[in-house]
Amino acid sequence: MNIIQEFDTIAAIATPVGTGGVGVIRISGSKSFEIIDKIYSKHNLEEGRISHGKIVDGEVVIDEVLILPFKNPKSYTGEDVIEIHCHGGINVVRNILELVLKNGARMAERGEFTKRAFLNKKLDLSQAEAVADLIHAKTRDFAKHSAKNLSGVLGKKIKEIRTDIFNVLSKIIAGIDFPEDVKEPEYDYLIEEFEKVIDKINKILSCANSSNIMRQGIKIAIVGRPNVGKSSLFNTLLNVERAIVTDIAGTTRDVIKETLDWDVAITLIDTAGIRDNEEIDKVEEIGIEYSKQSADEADLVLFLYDAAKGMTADDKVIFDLIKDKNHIVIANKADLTQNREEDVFYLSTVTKEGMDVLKDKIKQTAYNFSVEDTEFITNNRQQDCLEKCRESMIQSLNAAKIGELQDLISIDLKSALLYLDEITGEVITDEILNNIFDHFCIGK
Ligand SMILES: Nc1nc2c(ncn2[C@@H]2O[C@H](COP(=O)(O)OP(=O)(O)OP(=O)(O)O)[C@@H](O)[C@H]2O)c(=O)[nH]1
Ligand SMILES: [Mg+2]
Repeated sequence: MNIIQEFDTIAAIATPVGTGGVGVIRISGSKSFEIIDKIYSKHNLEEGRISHGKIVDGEVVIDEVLILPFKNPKSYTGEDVIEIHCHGGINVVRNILELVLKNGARMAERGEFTKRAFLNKKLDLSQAEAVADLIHAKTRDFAKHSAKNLSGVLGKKIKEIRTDIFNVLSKIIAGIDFPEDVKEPEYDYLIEEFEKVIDKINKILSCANSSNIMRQGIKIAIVGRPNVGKSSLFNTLLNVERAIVTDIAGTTRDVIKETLDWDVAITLIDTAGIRDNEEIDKVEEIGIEYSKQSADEADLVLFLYDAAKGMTADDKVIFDLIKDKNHIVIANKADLTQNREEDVFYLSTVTKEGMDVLKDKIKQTAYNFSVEDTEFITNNRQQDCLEKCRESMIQSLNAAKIGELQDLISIDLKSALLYLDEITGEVITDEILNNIFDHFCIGK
């Protein structure tokens, strides 16, 4: 049964702030129709029928709009919802929102529309989280996977595991409560069922690493002495002149990050050239400290030196900092020298020599980090719940193997069920709930 909870009426701008073709203001709650009635040129809106008219503040026309009315429970939030599609100028959208607020709605909080959809049982929690993933997806691949969760793939799998555990638990409890009529289940049967459940959990968790990579992407830092061409390479890989390039050593003084979508999300990081002499001032010193940190946190380091000068003692000092990390050593400015030593990877950001090979090398490393066929994507919260559930199941399994009292086994099974229920949101605390929806944007 769907229990629709009563809330106040909320409103927000649902489209990005800025100038665009269309702006959307969304209103949700029991007063939605009453509010639109006060500010719209037409009345008696029909559910599911688009209406064309004017938003008015008394005599003043604010904009010509399309209205999409949805009646509870057939809406995104499960409540009465009105969507106002107006012209996309930032001030038009704001004026309409202000009018809606003046007439009885309250400004929505982050993720409040989706939170209501969850509380009204339009979505389970794993689907609600998929909404946030979809909005924030850095790559098209991740967006596609999030869309799968939105349609409930993870939720379904969790429910399947829940049913497996629940069925065994019911048999155990029946045996305990009605010992005269129901025989307690055989231990071999319990062991078999528990192993099956643990296998299913393992399968979902085996995708955790690649989902984390898909979610966060891999970090690639470009590191080396000043003036070796780090920012030039950064710009070439991004295909835009993002970082300032000059022939002055010490041009880049801060860490610059940009995202690339090469199927895997890549965060490319340009750093300040590392050097140690008296010329450096406080700003550069801090920049260099950041460079070292970035190199430390990176999944892959592109280490650059000047091909014309060869690898100097100063280069080696920096190389020693990163040599234990996943790295590619690059002799840049290859156009300035005829030298072509074996085992040296020559690159030129000017002539683009070696650039395709470098891109392939980067992609190869990136793919090695992610597994192609990721069936399930999960976030840290879900992984944490699954790990705890697995822990309880392993305890149940060990107990079954030594023929422990089934009454005791049932306690671990019950806690395993609770962890699964946390994933879909059947049992959830306000704190967890607020934490999840805080990651949304206003209007979603
Ligand atoms: N000939 C040649 N010049 C290059 C190449 N790559 C970069 N340069 C030049 O080298 C100079 C320094 O380039 P940057 O990209 O600013 O070097 P950087 O490593 O970012 O330097 P810092 O930010 O000071 O650490 C600029 O004048 C670039 O035009 C290359 O492949 N060949
Ligand atoms: Mg630079």
